[in-house]
Amino acid sequence: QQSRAQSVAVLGAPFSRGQKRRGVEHGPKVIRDAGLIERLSGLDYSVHDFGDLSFPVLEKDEPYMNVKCPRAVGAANKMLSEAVSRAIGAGHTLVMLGGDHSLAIGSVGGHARQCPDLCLIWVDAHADVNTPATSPSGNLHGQPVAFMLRELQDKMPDIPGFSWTKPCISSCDLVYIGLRDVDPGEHQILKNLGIQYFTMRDIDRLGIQRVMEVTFDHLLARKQRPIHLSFDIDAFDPSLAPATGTPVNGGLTYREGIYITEEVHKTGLLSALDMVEVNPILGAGHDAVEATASLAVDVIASSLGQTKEGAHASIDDAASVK
Ligand code: HAR
Ligand code: MN
Ligand code: MN
Ligand code: MN
Repeated sequence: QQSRAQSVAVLGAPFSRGQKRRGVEHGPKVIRDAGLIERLSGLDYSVHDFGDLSFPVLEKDEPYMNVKCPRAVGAANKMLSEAVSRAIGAGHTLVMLGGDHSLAIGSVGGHARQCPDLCLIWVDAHADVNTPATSPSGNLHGQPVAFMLRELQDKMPDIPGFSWTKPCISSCDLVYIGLRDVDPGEHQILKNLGIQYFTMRDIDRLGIQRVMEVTFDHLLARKQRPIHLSFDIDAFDPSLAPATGTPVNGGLTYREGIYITEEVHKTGLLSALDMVEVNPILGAGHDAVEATASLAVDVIASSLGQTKEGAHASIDDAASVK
């Protein structure tokens, strides 16, 4: 049995330029307001809240090809990658609160600088693996994985703001869970590179338990290594997570989503977690926003070991109550 890390670093990344709907920059605030720090402190961790990064505002940021806000996204991710690298280097398990999913460029990149052998579990309705050439929107939150994959580097142009990035994973280091809105160019990339992915239909057919078994078999069978869990709240069904920019029907149930995080916790290998795309300006009112933010807290807490039957140190502890 692996022992869990002793300390968790929480880092807010209030950033929204990777897509066009403002509001997702308030994600860190609503997730904190939903009681994140208290919940984590109630587990066995010492919690270090590093606050929110403050990103530069750029006056002039013309599109490059069809890529929107390249310099702002590049600069924010550079800053994020340095902060993530520092926190993980200091021995913390990192929790990054977004912000839109373009932030995974910096989060995974900074994590990989400390842990070059990490593997990546991407829970999302979307594959976020468009290149600038395949992207239908030009939004960088639909492209972060393309920056990371070694196999796609010859497809990546020199985008202003991104000269600092280096690819950090290979296609065999990545598993997707929850996909149900994949663009044609993305589908071709997934197939060509032989990336392991589970669509919602796969979850229907196999069940989430089998999906997690195959996921860990794919990523961890050869060796145990650090896990980066990048969790887009839109992986959940919009009935559970309405306050998000690109909801897609037919998503994860509450138990499916939490089962994923419980299984990740059980490996003892979680090293960094992104919680992204919570947008409190969207969603039909206060209750919808609170439900979404509280779901985000549940995802984070269960990734770090909170169980509904109660956290306990060992079977012996439980037995001693009898
Ligand atoms: N695939 C579309 C694009 O690239 C939409 C991506 C959307 N959204 C996210 N990311 N929320 O997971 O533009
Ligand atoms: Mn995403
Ligand atoms: Mn998504
Ligand atoms: Mn436990």
